[in-house]
This record gives sequence, C-alpha cells and structure tokens, in this order.
Amino acid sequence: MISKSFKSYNPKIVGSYDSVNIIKPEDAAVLFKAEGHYPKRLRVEAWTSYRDYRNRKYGVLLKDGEDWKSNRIVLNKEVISPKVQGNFVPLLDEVGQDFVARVQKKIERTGQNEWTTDLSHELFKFALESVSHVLYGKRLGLLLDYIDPEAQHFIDCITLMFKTTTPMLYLPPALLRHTRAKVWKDHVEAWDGIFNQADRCIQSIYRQLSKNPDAGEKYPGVLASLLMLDKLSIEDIKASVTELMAGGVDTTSVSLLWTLYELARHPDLQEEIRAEISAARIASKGDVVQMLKMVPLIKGALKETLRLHPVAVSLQRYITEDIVLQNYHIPAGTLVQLGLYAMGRDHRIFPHPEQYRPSRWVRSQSHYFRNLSFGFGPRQCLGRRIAETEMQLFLIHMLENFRFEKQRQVEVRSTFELILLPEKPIMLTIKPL
Ligand code: HEM
Ligand code: 2DC
Repeated sequence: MISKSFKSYNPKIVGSYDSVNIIKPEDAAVLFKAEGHYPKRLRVEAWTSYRDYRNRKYGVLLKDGEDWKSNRIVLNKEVISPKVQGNFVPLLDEVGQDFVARVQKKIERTGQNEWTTDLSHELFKFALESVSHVLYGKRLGLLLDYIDPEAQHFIDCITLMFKTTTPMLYLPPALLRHTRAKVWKDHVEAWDGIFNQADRCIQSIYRQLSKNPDAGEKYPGVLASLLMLDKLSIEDIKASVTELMAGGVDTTSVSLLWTLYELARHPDLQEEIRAEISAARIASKGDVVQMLKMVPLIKGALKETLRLHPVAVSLQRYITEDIVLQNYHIPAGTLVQLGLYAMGRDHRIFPHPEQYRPSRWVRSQSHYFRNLSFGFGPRQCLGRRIAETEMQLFLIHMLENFRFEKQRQVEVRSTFELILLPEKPIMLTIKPL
C-alpha cells in the first residue's frame, strides 16, 4: 500500500521549480523505466534562448520529441555505435602521442628533468584537438608552439558559456535579456564565438567535399560522413556538430586532470596501472583497438574519477507514467533528479566512498545502476564513445612515458560552473620514467 503522495503544483515562481530528488540505484532503475520514448531532461533556458535570439537551429542536445529522436538515430550510427570506434582510434591515438611529445619538450626546457605545472590549459587544447580530429578528420595544430588565436578564443568562449549559464538556471534569460544584464550579454558573446569558430571549421570541410566528392579510403571524420550520408539537413548537421565540438572540451579535459590528480596521490596504483598497460601493449602486438580491450584498470580508473568528480552534478528526467519511489506516489510529468555527486559519495552505495579504488569496477560489488556518469539509455551522452576512447588513449600514452607526483596532500574540492570543476588549480609534477 502506498502511504504518501508527491504532488507537483508547478507554481511558476521566478527562480524555482519543483522536483523529486533521488540517489539510490533502485530508484534510478524505476526512474529510467518511466522515461518514455522521447526522454526529456531539464531544459537549459539560457541555451535555447540564445538559439531563439540568433535564429539558430537546436541540435540534438536541445531538441525534444520526434525531432530529437530522428536526428539522434542518425547521429548514433556515426558517433556512438561500437562499429565507429575503430575509425576514431587512429585519430585519437595520434593526438595522444603528440601530447606526450609536447610534454617531453616542456620538460627539456625546464632544464631540471621535471615539470611542475597546472596542466588544465594544455588539456583544454588536447581535448579540442582530439574532438576536432574526429569531427573534421583534420588537425587544428593546437599542440604546436604557436597556435591559432581563434582556436584559443573558442576554448575561452566555452568556459565563459558554462560560467554564465549558472545564474540563468535561476533567473529567466528573457528577463535578463530585456534588462540588458551583463550575464546575458556575456553569454551571447560566448555562444557567438563558439558558433563562429564551428562555422569556419564546418564551411571548410563542406567546400572541400563539394570540390572533391569522391571519398578516399581514409575515414573522413564525422562531419563529412554525415554530409555524404545525406539523411539530415545541412542546418541540422551544423547544429549538432557545433554542440559536439563545444561539448568535447571542458568535459574530458577536466576528467583527465582529476584522474592525474588521483594517480599522483596513489603512486602504488599508478605503478599497477602502468604494469597493466605494458602487458596489454605486448599482448596486442601493435593493434590499438585490441589493446583497449585489455586495460580494465584504466577503464575502472576513469569510472572512479567520474564517481568522485562527476561532470554533471545530476541527471534529470520528466517521467511519462506514474511511479512509486520510496513508497511515495509520483505522478506522470514530474521532474525527477538523480543526484550523481551525492550517489557517488554515499557509503550505502559505494563502500568506503572516500577511497579512490578503480578495482571496485573490475571485480566485487554490483554495478547495477551505479555507472551513470554519462547518463543512461537513448538520451545518454552522445559523445561518450569519443570521450572514453580519447581519455583511455591519453592515459595509456602518458603513463607509458611519465610519472606524476603532487607536492602536498591537499584536498581539492569541486565548484559548480554548470559542470563541476576543481575549485582551485591542481599542481602536478611530471617526470620522465
Ligand atoms: C549529454 C556527461 C563528454 C556531448 C551528456 C549527459 C551527461 C554527459 C551526464 C546527459 C545524459 C543524460 O541526460 O542521460 C559527459 C561526461 C563526459 C562527456 C561525463 C566526459 C567525461 C562529452 C563529449 C561530447 C559530449 C566529449 C562531444 C563530443 C554531449 C551531447 C549530449 C551530452 C551532445 C546531449 C545528448 C542528447 O541530448 O541526446 N553528457 N559528457 N559529451 N553530451 Fe556529454
Ligand atoms: C547542470 O541543474 C545542473 O554534457 C542543472 O557536453 C541541470 C543540468 C542540466 C543539463 C546538464 C547540466 C546540468 C550539466 C552539463 C550537461 C547538461 C546536459 C549536457 C551537458 C551534462 C546537470 C554536457 C556538459 C554537454 C554540453 C554540450 C554543450 C556545451 C553544447
């Protein structure tokens, strides 16, 4: 018998919305069974308002309903289906190797056989170089000494875009726009910078393809594949490719920084993972796709990083049917939020949650609705395959070449700038092996 009932009054008060909040895997399972055929999450009004204001199409991130579904099905085949991983691996492997060479050069320049630094800016460039190589099949040259100022501007715009989104979660963008608030102006400038740079990249591939349409043997990248497939309108392709390019920078770079931070704090674990990598390197005999199937600890480390330092503080869905959670009756249409950060640190769900233990994902305990960092189901992260492959290859190359250390055992916490970021710079010492 159900004793309690949750009612959504939806009072339309500025700066507030009703939601039911959960953290348990069992509740997550009930939630995702009730997400319907067109799963819908909390709408980020700042993002839709910008597109409405500039008359730009929504990409898959912001679309809903049948329009979302039909676009997403086409994109899935090119971006997240298991068969495309083989195409991405050589592209991402090359960027990973170049990053190692760049770090080696930096170490040489210090003259001290080590380099102590806040790697975040280098990681932003690495992430943009990686996602661009996959999307466009071309290098931007961000790991060279002198880089295109436009590309650096793009990186700065993404950070500003996330930062200015946060206040607009609570104040309606329409209001801020009409009162000419600075946060709205900055937000518009940030998206303008993002769209201009993405437009330039997309135009250049489009022109190249119309001049020379017969495809060679080489994988041409996601954008060219979508254009040749001819299943989505050019405007739809542009909108989603822009979102993929923008979504591919801060997310993976920050996760990699957190991973290096955790490995610097756990030297024994670092050694253990290095041993796994060298065994996999030998056993796979130069086949990198094979090699990625032999590194469970690396994969566990990335899951562990995202458990303690998730990019998204929560997942959300509007449920499409009535459900029961914790003996509460929740009516269809209610917004339900799953607190990812809270779940990752709850001792009832993850024993000794404060410990960074990649092996917990390899053996022991149940993983039932616990691995949710990229979301769940048909609406999960579209960039997941790119992100995972990029991060795994990065860690493989970096751990094959360097040791990571930290000065003092200071705890770095997270701060919310739409995505979760380290609250202060993380200083690492990098030494050649
Ligand atoms: C959506 C996490 C990297 C593009 C999402 C969602 C999460 C997430 C939690 C919402 C999923 C849901 O509601 O179920 C992450 C994490 C990343 C990452 C943890 C890396 C560590 C990326 C990358 C890209 C990307 C590299 C682009 C290449 C997107 C897009 C969506 C999305 C386009 C919206 C998908 C849709 O609405 O259909 N991501 N993401 N993400 N992400 Fe990621
Ligand atoms: C932020 O209360 C907190 O992957 C809000 O790559 C609820 C919310 C809604 C949507 C979430 C957002 C949070 C965090 C950032 C996410 C976003 C959906 C996609 C986005 C999780 C949890 C992200 C970072 C995308 C961004 C792509 C964009 C730059 C084009």
